[in-house]
Amino acid sequence: MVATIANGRVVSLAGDKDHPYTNGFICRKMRRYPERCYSEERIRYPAIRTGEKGKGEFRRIDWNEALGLLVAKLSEAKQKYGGESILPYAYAGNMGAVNRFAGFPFFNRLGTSRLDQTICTAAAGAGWAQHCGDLQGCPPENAADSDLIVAWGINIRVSNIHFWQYVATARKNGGRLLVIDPYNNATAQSADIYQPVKPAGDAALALGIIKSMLELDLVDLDLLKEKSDGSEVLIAYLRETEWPQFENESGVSVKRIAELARLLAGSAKTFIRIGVGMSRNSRGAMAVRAVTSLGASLGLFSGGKGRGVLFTSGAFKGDKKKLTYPSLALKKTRLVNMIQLGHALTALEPPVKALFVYNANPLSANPDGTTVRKGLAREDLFTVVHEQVLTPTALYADLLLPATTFLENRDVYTSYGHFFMGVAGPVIEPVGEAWSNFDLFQKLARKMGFNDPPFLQSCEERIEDFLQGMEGVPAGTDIPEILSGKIICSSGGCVDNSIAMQNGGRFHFVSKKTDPPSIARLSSAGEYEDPDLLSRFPFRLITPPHADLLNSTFGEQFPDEIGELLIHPEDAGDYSIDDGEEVVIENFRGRTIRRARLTTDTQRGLLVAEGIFWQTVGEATGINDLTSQKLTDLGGGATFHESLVSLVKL
Ligand SMILES: Nc1nc2c(c(=O)[nH]1)N[C@H]1C(S)=C(S)[C@@H](COP(=O)(O)OP(=O)(O)OC[C@H]3O[C@@H](n4cnc5c(=O)[nH]c(N)nc54)[C@H](O)[C@@H]3O)O[C@H]1N2
Ligand SMILES: Nc1nc2c(c(=O)[nH]1)N[C@H]1C(S)=C(S)[C@@H](COP(=O)(O)OP(=O)(O)OC[C@H]3O[C@@H](n4cnc5c(=O)[nH]c(N)nc54)[C@H](O)[C@@H]3O)O[C@H]1N2
Ligand SMILES: [Mo]
Repeated sequence: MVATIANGRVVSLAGDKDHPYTNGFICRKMRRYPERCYSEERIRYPAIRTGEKGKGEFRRIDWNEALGLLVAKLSEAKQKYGGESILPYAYAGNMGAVNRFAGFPFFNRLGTSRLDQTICTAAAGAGWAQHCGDLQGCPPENAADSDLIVAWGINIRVSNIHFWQYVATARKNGGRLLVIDPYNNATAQSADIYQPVKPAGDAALALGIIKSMLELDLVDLDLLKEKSDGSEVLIAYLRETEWPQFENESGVSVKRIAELARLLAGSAKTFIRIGVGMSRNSRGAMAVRAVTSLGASLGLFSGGKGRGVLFTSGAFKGDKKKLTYPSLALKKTRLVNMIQLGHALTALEPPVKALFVYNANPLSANPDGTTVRKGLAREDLFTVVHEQVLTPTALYADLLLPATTFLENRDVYTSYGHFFMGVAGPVIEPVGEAWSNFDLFQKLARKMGFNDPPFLQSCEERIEDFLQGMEGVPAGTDIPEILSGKIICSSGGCVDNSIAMQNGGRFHFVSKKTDPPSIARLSSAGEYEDPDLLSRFPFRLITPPHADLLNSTFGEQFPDEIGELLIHPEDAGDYSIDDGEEVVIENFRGRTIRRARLTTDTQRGLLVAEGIFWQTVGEATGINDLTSQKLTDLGGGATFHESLVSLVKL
């Protein structure tokens, strides 16, 4: 990104024309970052709570007092209840490698509970790892040469806008875009073919397509033998499993599945872009396993122009220990899955007594917000929130600390879905008394009396150390060049996986990991299949991103917005709900209010809530009040797209 500065202030933010991936373009929500940077909502000074928890009444203090209070409170919790009574909670507010993990060395040294950061790609990543081994995702650029791009569980036009340029190029040359999604999202609306699927029905659909390809003799069995192993196990399973199961679970007829099989196998150059959307349910990792198995059955991992499978790229692999320093811990403390924060704050024994939130807004973005809120309201919980703006979580802070934006601190940004990396910022002085995550934890560590070498590093030193020996950095690249801002393209971005294959990399249809089931197969669903819940909460709810929000970030720009709920007109008719009317959605976890939008873009029985609006006006709840702490089949991920709910007219 390029920031334009006037009189020490950022006046605009744009894409970098010299960046090969963004080509000068950034999305509209990020263009509004300068607004957030200087907004009224910006937290400028440390402050302590003066009112009731959640009311957001604070009194300004200085950093010295704040650090003193932190040392006192954390030491007290540790002494009285043990280090594990302290829980850090952080995710991806700042996506720089150093700032993202900045608290880890400190909390390791202090001996607190550890956080398992599973909220985003854990399930899909675990699914990918089952069969793909060393095989990498294909660089997105290769999609530009495809005849058929499949956007599967991803809303490219909203959540991965930079991929669209390759779709556009491919289509200009006669290629087509197929979107597979439970609702007719913005990408599907611009696609050549939209294929609806039942939520959590992807494994059934992908496996059904392979079964159909086998029946139609469209699988190159010799190629499979050469490039992969274990295909015979999957083939035997698919041949013996009856068709109705695939149809029922995917919601796609056998006839339509055969058409999709012909379409995919008939295209010489197919590129499958896998989104995390398909992984946010009880069999989400299985969905990714099935779709990668389909990719392998089509020979897409051996590559070639326009052919490939992409999930995240994993393009640069640095040694995470150089950021987190687990070696500073005296013993392995308990690991808390972040998805179960609600449980951790209300039921975990021994209890959490101090919560340190940075780089995250769990009250809005974490599942089961109802229980998270209950936990945050506990009088005996000391909550620290290091934030840029007064988020719903920050309203519950006992101690509020001001954080920099990426415009105010330096970091190294690796890739998510592409193959570039770079070091950036700062371009302005910190606003108010904001500190970066890195500065906060370095200063806090020293105030605590920790003098271990990681706490004496500067940010530049930590970045440099992390870059040393990083996998994916092309041979001969000068580290100082990266530090001074050069954009690096990964050497691992091999279009055809030939390097991995030369090194014995193959697609394993039978997973080498120990957990059964060893092949991608039909598996049981979670909440969506529970007859007891279905009889009381008849609607399925999915909660994908909104174009104007980044997870819950930018919520402050929409203070009055409660967000829409897409309802099929016939469902709305059953409840006499009109377009634009406010409706309550509720289940046994909680409730929230959204504005009805009647549209056939969604299926009957399926409600879609795009965006985690803050909903601070009126009833202070959010969409995650309805989602579950239940974990995915692998990876311990979140089941954000798997809630049963009922609709109530207000
Ligand atoms: N229902 C539902 N929930 C979801 C999702 C979904 O699809 N549906 N998506 C999930 C996904 S994919 C993810 S990744 C998670 C993300 O969950 P979070 O990481 O909690 O992401 P955000 O909601 O964007 O909140 C990040 C916060 O960090 C703050 N921040 C930004 N930079 C910094 C910094 O440098 N320092 C500090 N201290 N703070 C900073 C921002 O102001 C913001 O409030 O949300 C998940 N939640
Ligand atoms: N504008 C915007 N962009 C974002 C974000 C944002 O909040 N706003 N968040 C960023 C982050 S942190 C992430 S991780 C990515 C996530 O971006 P994506 O990979 O796109 O994942 P999701 O947004 O969870 O869902 C994408 C699509 O999956 C669909 N889906 C839900 N359930 C199923 C299912 O069972 N099967 C199938 N086939 N599809 C299903 C949803 O309807 C949605 O259209 O986006 C990033 N980009
Ligand atoms: Mo994410």
